Amino acid sequence: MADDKDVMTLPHERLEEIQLEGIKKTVVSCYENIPFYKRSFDEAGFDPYSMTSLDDLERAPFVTKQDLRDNAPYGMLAVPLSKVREIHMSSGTTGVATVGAYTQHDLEFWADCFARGIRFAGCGANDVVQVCYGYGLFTGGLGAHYGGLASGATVIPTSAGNTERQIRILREMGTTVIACTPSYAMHIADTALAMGVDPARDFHLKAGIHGAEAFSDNFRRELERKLNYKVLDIYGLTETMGPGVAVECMEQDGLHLAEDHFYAEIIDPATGKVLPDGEWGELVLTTVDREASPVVRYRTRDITRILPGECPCGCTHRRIDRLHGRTDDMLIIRGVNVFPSQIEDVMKTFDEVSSWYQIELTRRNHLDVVTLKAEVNPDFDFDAISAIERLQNQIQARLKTALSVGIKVKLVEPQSIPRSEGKAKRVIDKREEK
Ligand code: DLL
Repeated sequence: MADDKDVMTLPHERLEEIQLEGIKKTVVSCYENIPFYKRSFDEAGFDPYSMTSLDDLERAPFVTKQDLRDNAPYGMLAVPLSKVREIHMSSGTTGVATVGAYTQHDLEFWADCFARGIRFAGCGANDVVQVCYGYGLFTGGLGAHYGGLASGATVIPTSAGNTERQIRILREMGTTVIACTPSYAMHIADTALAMGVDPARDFHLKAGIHGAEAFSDNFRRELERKLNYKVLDIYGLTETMGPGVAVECMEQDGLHLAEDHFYAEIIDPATGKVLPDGEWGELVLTTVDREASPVVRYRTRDITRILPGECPCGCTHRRIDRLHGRTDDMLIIRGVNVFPSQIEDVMKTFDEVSSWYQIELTRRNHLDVVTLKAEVNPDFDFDAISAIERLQNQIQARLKTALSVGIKVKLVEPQSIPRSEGKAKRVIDKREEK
């Protein structure tokens, strides 16, 4: 294959050839090696030997997280275990996790996909990448680690946690790239400020490669202001690889899919119909050359759209928009669809409130009640009851205008919402308890 620099700027027609070549092999490998796919292709009448164009893939059935779970741990492997070098698992809260396995080839292209983010940021051999995603079964830590190595940078594997030590290392080791969740980056910045360290002045950061959870544009701007660096969004999921499925370039206008390794479709989640570029829907991914854990038409449940048009950065890989959230996260409040990130976007237009919030769902008289708990900034006088009430009412009114639904706002004291070193828990659903 062409070297990486060329891959990023290949004419799109050539990328499509690479995708077709790879996917033809993928569907056959799935059919011949994974009993689940044999059954599901046969049931759907999809002949894996008959693919002549990428459009033919539309005839293949979807695969869901439940299918992967049902066949865990090894039922979805397309190669013998002797070829598997590493295994990761998703943080299944309900018991059975999904399993992602990697051959040597899979590990290499994963590293390369993450490294694209570091290169987009203009970084490489002369940079120091501090990886504060958690290491372990979660794909964030090792994905960023391999990516850092592949980019030629020096990697410091701090993993998540021990925030004061992170801050010392960020200052003393001259870290130029930080890789962690956006909420942990904010926590690091706030903790540094509370310690009397000004990260904008005392750190040496050029870029942050932040992902694993949705964050608003306002959240990004606040991070960039506090840490004096550029934030690039990175997307991925255990079921298809981990971080690096798509990553932003310096234009910060959508995430470039790694189209030489993934084929993306956007579908209407209700009907399963493929939607044209530009329309919002559920992202469906097919791996092009994943050997150990290939997926054909995996329903990610993530909501995005393909951004039409070319990116001025010169990379020819199509872009997905920043993620609004998951179909599972979408709140349906009195019939209106609302994503937590939309609530966050409104909240962040108020200087008096910080980035820490939680959305609590309760049920009263058979109706869902949504309460936004948001922390005020430390310089806000929390004892000034009338000022608090006024601000609550203002936020409520702005939410109502922006989202057309009533959301109760409850301002809380600084540091009262639990901080997270990984993915922040933004929505607390207490509806079953009522
Ligand atoms: O979160 C992989 C990852 C690690 C991505 C580090 C980026 C950085 P999972 O734990 O399997 O894998 O969770 C995957 O997280 O389906 C999305 O709902 C969400 N997610 C991942 N990246 C983003 C992002 C990792 N950039 C699930 N924006 C996905 C919004 C994201 N949501």
